[in-house]
Amino acid sequence: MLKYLTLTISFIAYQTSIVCAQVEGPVCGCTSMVDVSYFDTFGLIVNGGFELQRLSTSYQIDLSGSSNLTGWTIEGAGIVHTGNYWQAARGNQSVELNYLASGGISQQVAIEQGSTYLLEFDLSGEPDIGVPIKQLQIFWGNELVRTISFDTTGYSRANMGWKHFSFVLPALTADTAILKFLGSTPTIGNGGVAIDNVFLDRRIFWPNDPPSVIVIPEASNLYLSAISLLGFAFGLVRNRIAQVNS
Ligand SMILES: [Ca+2]
Repeated sequence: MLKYLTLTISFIAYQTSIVCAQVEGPVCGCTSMVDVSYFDTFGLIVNGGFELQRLSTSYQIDLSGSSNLTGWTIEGAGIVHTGNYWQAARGNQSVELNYLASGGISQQVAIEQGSTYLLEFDLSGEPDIGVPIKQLQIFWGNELVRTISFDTTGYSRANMGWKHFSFVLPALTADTAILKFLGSTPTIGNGGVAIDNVFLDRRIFWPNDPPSVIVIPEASNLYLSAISLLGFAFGLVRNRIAQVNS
């Protein structure tokens, strides 16, 4: 039963991704399905794939206060907006959260008070410089919610070993919140974590669903909607079973 359920979710998600690309392509004026995925699958996040502003060089250093990275505020010592210098998780560009010292990026988003939010992103690290194990801190509403590590051992700029992470962020009593990523290790010198494909949207599953159960590798609004409808249907079935057994 569980295998059948997993396959069903995967199939619907796959179908939904295709529909999303076919429907949104002409609307956003994109020239291909690939371009749609670069610009329109990040939920509430602007430029979650870091593909806006195409780099003319293999990388670009953006210091604190710079407005070069569309949608994002540059934090700390700055970041390296990376193009074909190394393999991106998707598209051509990603961001290294370190330039000479710990740096980061943040973005303010409008949220619904009391709702939980699903955060997803891909993580890697500079494989040639600095300590092999890099660390990333995630802040939500000015609170540190998680520190995670990436070990670059065995990876290269051609094979960055991107890993996908999915978290449920706590509910806040605010209308806006700041999502911030800080490359916390190393604190001094080059060679920090790299991120790509940042996605954030309201979490719309049933309340007692364990956060770690559902990991979505290719997120989109329609994708989440399909999962939500499935969750709603399963919730109805579960409630019906509970009523029958009570
Ligand atoms: Ca990208």
